[in-house]
Amino acid sequence: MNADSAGSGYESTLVLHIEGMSCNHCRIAVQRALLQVPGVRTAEVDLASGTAKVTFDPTRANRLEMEKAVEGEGYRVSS
Ligand SMILES: [Cu+2]
Repeated sequence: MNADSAGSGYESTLVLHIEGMSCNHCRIAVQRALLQVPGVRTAEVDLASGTAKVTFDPTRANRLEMEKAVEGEGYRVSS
């Protein structure tokens, strides 16, 4: 492993299926919640399909933390 800690390096992607989003406000609330999880880099939330595509550093973030953030906003994550 090299010592370059510029912030890139490790990156994973996952898709969460989110229940309860009904409008653009919901979409933005979910996106904001995901982006506040440490280690999450990008979150693309799609209202029509009810999904959120997240890229993150797997050494800093995990799915459970993302689910908790989404649920903290009042939405549910289904697997
Ligand atoms: Cu809404």
